[in-house]
Amino acid sequence: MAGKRTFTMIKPDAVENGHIGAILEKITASGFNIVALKLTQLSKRDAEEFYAVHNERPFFGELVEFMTRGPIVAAILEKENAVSDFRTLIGATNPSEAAEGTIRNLYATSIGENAVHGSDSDENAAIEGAFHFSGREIF
Ligand code: RTP
Ligand code: MG
Repeated sequence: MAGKRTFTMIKPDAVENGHIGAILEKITASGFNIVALKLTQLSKRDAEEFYAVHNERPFFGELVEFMTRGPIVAAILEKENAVSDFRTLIGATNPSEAAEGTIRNLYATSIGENAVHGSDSDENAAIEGAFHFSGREIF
């Protein structure tokens, strides 16, 4: 059965550009229920751990630099088929390939600075949610 929860971050570029409200509005209007939410900032160690799967990639240093340069919004979202439906809502990693009306199509600036994160599996959604939130912060 497809899982009901996913994890997202509004990345530093979208926070800097004033898109927190518009992105949260789009998320809730698309049928996702917010069950955890905070403004926070990743340390270098946090970002290296969160994106450890990419640590051999040529863009890893840039990614860590970007993700730590300012505040992010972290959230856990609930909906049937949450992981897959949320990846559809955010669009392709590269905003120039992201479908019309997707969050990255609307708010991302480049393949690196692409406005939002979405978990890629139920297992990672659970790990990433627990990375950012304690039990009492999840509703
Ligand atoms: P995310 O994990 O943030 O939801 O993004 P994604 O699944 O669509 O893409 P992924 O392959 O997991 O890459 C993670 C993040 O690394 C940055 N990136 N930069 N410069 C580049 O070529 C490049 N490629 C990826 C992006 O911020 C991407 O979202
Ligand atoms: Mg990913």
